[in-house]
Amino acid sequence: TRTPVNVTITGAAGQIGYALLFRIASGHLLGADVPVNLRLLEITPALKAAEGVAMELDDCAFPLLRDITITDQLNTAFDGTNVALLVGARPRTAGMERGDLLAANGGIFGPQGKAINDNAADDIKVLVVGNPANTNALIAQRNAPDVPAERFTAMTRLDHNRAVAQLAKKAGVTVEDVKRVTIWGNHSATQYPDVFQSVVGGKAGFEAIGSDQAWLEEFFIPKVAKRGAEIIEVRGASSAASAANAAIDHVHTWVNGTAEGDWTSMGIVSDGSYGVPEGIISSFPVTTKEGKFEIVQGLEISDFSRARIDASVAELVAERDEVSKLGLI
Ligand code: NAX
Repeated sequence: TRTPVNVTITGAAGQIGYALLFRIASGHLLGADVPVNLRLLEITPALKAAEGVAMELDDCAFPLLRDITITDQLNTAFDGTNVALLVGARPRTAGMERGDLLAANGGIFGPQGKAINDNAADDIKVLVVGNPANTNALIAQRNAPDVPAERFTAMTRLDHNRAVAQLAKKAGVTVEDVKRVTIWGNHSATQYPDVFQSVVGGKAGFEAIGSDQAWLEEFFIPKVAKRGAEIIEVRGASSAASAANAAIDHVHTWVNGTAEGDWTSMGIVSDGSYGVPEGIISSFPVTTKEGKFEIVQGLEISDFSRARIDASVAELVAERDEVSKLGLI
């Protein structure tokens, strides 16, 4: 039998945690033959709620679930961790400026990065879900100098999946027929969902949507970028099951690889590709194979795309400069 993989989830008692844990324990994250130990990190007041979730996990009698640890201690939570899903974050509250938000999250993701650096397994893979995800990932990464930078990633897979679904609807094809979609930049309203490289129903994506530039600019791009706000308005709560699903997809693709001829979107440390300044965590088109990823190179970027990528990247640079000024990186 295989050795269990240690998976740490922060914010485990939250709503994404609730949608995520049962799928991890049932084998959707790493595979139907990979046993898992779960490490649930929560803040002290939420430990009791995490206990309740662990009771329900027990009650599922999942064959792959070996062990559950519940803790508010960083070193315990990340001890020997192979996969860390950093979900818990400080949300923006009324009157909070961007600087306040970044500072509050720096107080969470800095120490978590350090604890990962000091305690995690050599093959650690980190996915940051908690917002502002890209910059939180940057803070964690910079506080883990002994861990290769590429092991820290931020989630734009939900945006990617949202883009795929909207394109499939518009073109009247199934989601399986939508390939090579890219989310560029920040997981925020400035993100750029790019259809120009995509293949939809076997055709160039733009052609498949009837070369409808107005739909692209006035419907598709804002729809994907602002979907989170739309879910809050309609559902009365923020995306949870779809966010958990995207986190599962992100890690599963990272570990198991992208399909031939397709790619995915991941927030990763930039190597300077496509003019994105080196070192910031930005979303790119990536292929994955055997636990490693590569940025898809050589794509032709139109002026239309360039302006949108640049705008989102400028926001990431501003966030980086701000956390740098605050001494968080
Ligand atoms: P909830 O408020 O339901 O849960 C967050 C949990 O994190 C709470 O149980 C809280 O006690 C815990 N927590 C807070 N600080 C912590 C710390 N320092 N250590 C450990 N746990 C801590 O939020 P939920 O709906 O689950 O969302 C979690 C995060 O995901 C938010 O930051 C949210 O903005 C972000 N999202 C990111 C998305 C993405 O695509 N990257 C999409 C979905 C989601 O909005």
